[in-house]
Amino acid sequence: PTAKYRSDYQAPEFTISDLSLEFDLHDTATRVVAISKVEQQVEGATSMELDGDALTLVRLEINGESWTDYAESEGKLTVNGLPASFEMLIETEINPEANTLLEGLYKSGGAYCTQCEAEGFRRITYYLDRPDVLARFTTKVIADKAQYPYLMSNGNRVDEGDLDNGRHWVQWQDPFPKPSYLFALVAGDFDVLRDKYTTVSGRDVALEIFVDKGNLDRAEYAMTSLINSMKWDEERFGLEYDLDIYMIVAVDFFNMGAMENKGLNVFNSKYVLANAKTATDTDYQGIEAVIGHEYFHNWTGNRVTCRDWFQLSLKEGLTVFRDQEFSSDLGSRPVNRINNVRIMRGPQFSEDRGPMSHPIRPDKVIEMNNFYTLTVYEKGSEVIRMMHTLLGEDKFQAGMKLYFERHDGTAATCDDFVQAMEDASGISLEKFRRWYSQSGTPVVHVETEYLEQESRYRVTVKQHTAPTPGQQEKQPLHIPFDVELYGAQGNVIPLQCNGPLVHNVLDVTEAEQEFIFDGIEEQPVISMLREFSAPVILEYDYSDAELTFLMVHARNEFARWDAGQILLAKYIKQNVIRCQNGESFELPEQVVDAFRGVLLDEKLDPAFIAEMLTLPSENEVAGWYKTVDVDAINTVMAELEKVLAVAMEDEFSAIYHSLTQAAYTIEHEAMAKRSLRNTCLAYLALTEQGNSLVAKQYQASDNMTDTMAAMAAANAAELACRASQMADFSDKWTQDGLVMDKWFILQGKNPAENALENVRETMKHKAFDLKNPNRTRSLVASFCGNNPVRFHAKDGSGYQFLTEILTVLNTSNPQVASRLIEPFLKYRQYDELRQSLMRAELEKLSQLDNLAKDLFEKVQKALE
Ligand code: BAL
Ligand code: ZN
Repeated sequence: PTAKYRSDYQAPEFTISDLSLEFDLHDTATRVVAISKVEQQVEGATSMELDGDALTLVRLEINGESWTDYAESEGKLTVNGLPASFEMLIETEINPEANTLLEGLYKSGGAYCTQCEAEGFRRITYYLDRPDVLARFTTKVIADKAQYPYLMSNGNRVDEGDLDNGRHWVQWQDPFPKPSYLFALVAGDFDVLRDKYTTVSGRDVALEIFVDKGNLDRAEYAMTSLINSMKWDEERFGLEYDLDIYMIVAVDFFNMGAMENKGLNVFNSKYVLANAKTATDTDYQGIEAVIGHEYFHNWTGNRVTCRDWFQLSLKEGLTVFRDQEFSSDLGSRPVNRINNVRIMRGPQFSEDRGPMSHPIRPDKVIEMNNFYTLTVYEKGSEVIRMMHTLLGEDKFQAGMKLYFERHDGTAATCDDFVQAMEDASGISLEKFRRWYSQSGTPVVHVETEYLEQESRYRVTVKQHTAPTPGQQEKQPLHIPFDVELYGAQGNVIPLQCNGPLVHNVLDVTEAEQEFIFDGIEEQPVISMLREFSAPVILEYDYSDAELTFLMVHARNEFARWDAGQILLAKYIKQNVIRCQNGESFELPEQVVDAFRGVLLDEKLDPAFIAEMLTLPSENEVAGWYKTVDVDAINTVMAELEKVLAVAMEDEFSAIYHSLTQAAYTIEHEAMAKRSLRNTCLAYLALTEQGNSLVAKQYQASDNMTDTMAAMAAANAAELACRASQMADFSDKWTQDGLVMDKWFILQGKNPAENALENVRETMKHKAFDLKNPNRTRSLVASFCGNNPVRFHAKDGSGYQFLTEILTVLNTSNPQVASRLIEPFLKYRQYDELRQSLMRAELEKLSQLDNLAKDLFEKVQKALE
């Protein structure tokens, strides 16, 4: 496999203005006729290289004449002797039933569906399958009427009819030019939930959500979320929907979360289907976020798309930022921020440390699917958020407006976006642009000094980014550094430099900078990187007293949470050393008291209290170390949880019982209470009353949130009631794969010593199917990624298991395989024994016949 480089970008020599598609759908032999109107863009160009994969070419015509001047090679069709302007007809045959890759046209259950991003359209027909070729699509879909009563594609339905042989057809027309990756087709038999939305300018939009038959009662929250998204985008961003219809189809076999195809989103059913009996509060929140995300893409992604795939963060970082803001405006801003930051500090920082470390705008790609990463998405969103912080809402929105004025209907670059922000605001983003090209996580080291005699306070900020693979040299970045100072009574001390008040967001742009604040009459406590104002690691030597002070007095809830996290981190690190030295676990009384204080603070949102009491994951803790001691971390985290549980048992118990709810609702307040109540349950599971309490909650529960909380607590604490709960749940839900995923996740995370044996046994379960990405991720990824002690067993059994799975998926679905391989990529962070065991597995994989380029790229980088 060969790499592509961002620097090699060349505009296309031909473009396609209109594309007419006709699909004659058959399971093993679907015929696709594609008629393109083509225009030469570079004078003298006579050959056109079209992309194609797994296609049988049936017919090629240019301007109505059969054309023989072409060559077919691996992944390409080169058509020669072309005029400057012409119509090209290509007929191909494809086999949707054999398509286990779930890219291009495939069958999910009984329905046909498509996934074309990034490069799936070339598995449908030969085409200029690149995002900077934008065409108006007309699509005719023909299929058996009884089996496939619904035939859908992008845009508006313009015609339909019946054929003699029991087949029927529908024609769709999309008036907005789009790249091929936004094409979609769905054919099947569904239940439909219908509604309508009247846009701010008074246009009616038909809303349709298609779900498997019998699932209509699980589509309502998705519809509510869609309507909320449409309204929010009008109110916050001034953006209105542009077609007469918006369709969402839920399918069970899907590699990603969902796909923003113009007017016809295809969704992983996980992000559509929910009712109280089948979905947890977290599932509901996920649905709201993903429905919003795909809807917001209509402007940030579809109306303005990416010039090339290196620019992916142009649409993804921006759209993640928008969906995060949507969730924060509708729900709890602090809780959303905390959860986003957990993802950054855990898996994104981990990606930055690994062999696949890349900037949010990568420079080199072998398989594009490998770059739908936390870096491009989540860090990409943090980069947009930093611009928002630097510009403020009004100037940021002015930048958005200018961006659309300049680029609507075109394919743009990340630079275009930053330029619009800069031009609209008048704020220089010159150094800021480095965030797009530099990989790795910067470390910001801070020292402070109170100059009592002068009533001044000095803050020295140093930034450093360690070298990452392929990028040895690093430059200082423009870091918006949000600080606040507090007096001993919790009063906010205004920030002034040489007299005038200064903004609390400091512009850190140099390797080392000093900020001196005057008029400081007492030793202050500093709160820094408030709201996680930049995706960096903060180093500062806080005392326990300062941290417990900030946990109570910081004005901003995020900062309180962060102080709690820093305090926990100090004692986790100390205890890991103690554990390695064979010493017992120790936690000072005042640390417990600080958390007790939070738990008992009735003024706080219960959902926020739950976050305060949630410990960092073992994976996040692992990220603090150059060499990870999985066993010590596991022991310390278990001890910490247990010590907190026993010390605060009375308070946990009192709050648990006080938060009993009459009826299940999905209002924020009710969710918040459940969140705290179930956090209490997880701690109480570790006390003597654990088994009876958890068993009782499972028995009494009338909703999936409380059921899963009980099961998760039983699983984590290895309670006696676990076995019967697992058996009961499996009996009840075997027919429902989506619900069974929750059960598979618990099997994967099972802390028992024979966890791997259980996982292997679980793979024989009726509901398990390695071909279904959701099932595979639930069981295999949760074991390999979220059960560190068992996966990293010193006998190498966990590693062998992952290689077995990867070997199968390498052929059937390399995109899923490429996600699952992640734990192996971090092998250098482990001790010598584990390193050599994992390296041996990577070498085994590198020897596979037909190693897919998805895996090839990662294995090669890891072994380099
Ligand atoms: N574009 C792929 C799925 C998503 O990010 O919305
Ligand atoms: Zn997206």
